[in-house]
Amino acid sequence: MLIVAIVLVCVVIIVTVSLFLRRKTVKIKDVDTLSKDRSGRIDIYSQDMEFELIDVKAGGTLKARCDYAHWLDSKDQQKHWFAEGGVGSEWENLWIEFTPSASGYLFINLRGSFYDNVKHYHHDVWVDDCQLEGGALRNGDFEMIDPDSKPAYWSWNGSKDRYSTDGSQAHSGQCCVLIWHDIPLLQRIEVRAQKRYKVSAWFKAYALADKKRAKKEVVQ
Ligand SMILES: [Ca+2]
Repeated sequence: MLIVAIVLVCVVIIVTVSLFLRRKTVKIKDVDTLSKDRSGRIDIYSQDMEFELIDVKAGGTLKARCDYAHWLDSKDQQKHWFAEGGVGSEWENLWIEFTPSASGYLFINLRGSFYDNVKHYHHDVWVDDCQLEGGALRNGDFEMIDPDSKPAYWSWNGSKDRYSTDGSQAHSGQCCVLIWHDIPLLQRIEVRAQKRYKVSAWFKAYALADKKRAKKEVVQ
């Protein structure tokens, strides 16, 4: 009986250690493959879903995808559009152009792509040099810092370490912002009916070489 008990204990220990090592391996693999999942994304939608966006197109240096908000009620789907495309370690440009069906206010929302496992890790991307053709956008290059140490004129709930202001990451100037799907940058602009607008921005994936943040992204 003693021998059987010892064998059973050994088996339990071996299985436990194997499962622990396997869990660690999966985590490391996930961290190393983050860049393949990362996308830059620009959402545009009318305030309070008041008007539709017509003849929407997207493009850029990356392979852009353009779609309407299929997750909304059918009556609102054409009032919210987005463009997205995968990014790597180099800066890539993404743009979306459209015509509002009525005059009013529109939100520009810079974010990363949606994915199901947001509790597991974040698909962080840097963004810089957002531009608007046809209208007025403030602080699109993120060089203006407000008193709260956040990018001025943008609505954003990111932490201070997500706002790079030392020139180490920026596409232009000294500043750019680290975002993901649930920590977007938001700015409201005024648009006029039947006028053509184009929103563009530059994106790149967070550098995987920085394992410190990559590890922080993995929820323990
Ligand atoms: Ca900048």
